[in-house]
Amino acid sequence: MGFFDKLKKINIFAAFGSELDDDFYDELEEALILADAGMDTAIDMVEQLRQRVKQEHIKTVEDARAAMCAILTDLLSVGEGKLNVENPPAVVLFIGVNGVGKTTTIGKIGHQLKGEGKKVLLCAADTFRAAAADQLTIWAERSNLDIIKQHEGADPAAVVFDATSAARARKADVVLVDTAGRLHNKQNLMNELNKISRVLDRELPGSSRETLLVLDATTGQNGLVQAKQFKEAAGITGIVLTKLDGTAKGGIALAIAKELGVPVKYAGVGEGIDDLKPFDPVEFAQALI
Ligand SMILES: Nc1nc2c(ncn2[C@@H]2O[C@H](COP(=O)(O)OP(=O)(O)O)[C@@H](O)[C@H]2O)c(=O)[nH]1
Ligand SMILES: [Mg+2]
Repeated sequence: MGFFDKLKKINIFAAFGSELDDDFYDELEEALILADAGMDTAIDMVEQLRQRVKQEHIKTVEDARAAMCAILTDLLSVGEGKLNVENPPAVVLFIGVNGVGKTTTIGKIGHQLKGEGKKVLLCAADTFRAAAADQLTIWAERSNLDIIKQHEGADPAAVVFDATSAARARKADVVLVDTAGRLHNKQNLMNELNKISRVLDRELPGSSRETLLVLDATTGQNGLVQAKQFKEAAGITGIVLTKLDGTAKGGIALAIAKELGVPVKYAGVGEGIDDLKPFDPVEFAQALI
């Protein structure tokens, strides 16, 4: 079974006849919009397909499907898809609104990185609720990872500071930082992230750094609106798209790639520790159609 078998298909071609006529393109566009690709992205991709069909003298729906697959793959291949943890102690910040799956994703990625032989440190900088640190602690215990935390209400940047000292002292390879999911005030969020950034610049100047925005794929176009706000407030280097196992329509990945120009780096398809995978544009495009 493939990793994306749980993914709801766009099913672009199933219902159509064998003619590559205007009806075909109209229905394709509609299928893409229904699959959460977004209007602009859908129109753009259908136009690309029309051009390819013309240029490559494509005659059959089956060949059009292959061309469409290539178009989707191209679109999804924005930026560097691999997590940059080259210069230790590398720091990965996880941001996003409540409930999208930040803490769960950290647990899963921590487990994977440890499996690759890396020394991983978790940092509980979501100090907004005591339960947040407790939840991260459970994930740390599951994979036997070190965790740095403070009391509820502590300054997140202070927890990050502690984590940088611990990372140096314990020679950690990667620090995964859990943050609070508040976005009701963009200025607030920006201030908090800037403060964390300054601590990292000062304490770990040579370290690799990533800021991953975690997005719940089931929120569709709303997720995209969130993503745009976060992109403005914080320099996002990648996206984690979670809950692709549920009612989510994978087309949202297309809209993200097109409208944000930020690579999806991981995909989540469940609540289990192994239900996360580095995002592969080719595999995802094939699974979608
Ligand atoms: N089905 C499914 N559930 C997920 C996935 N990722 C996270 N969740 C669930 O989403 C809920 C919120 O996750 P959590 O990590 O606490 O979100 P946070 O508030 O962003 O830290 C939990 O019940 C998780 O088990 C996923 O890929 N698929
Ligand atoms: Mg959390």
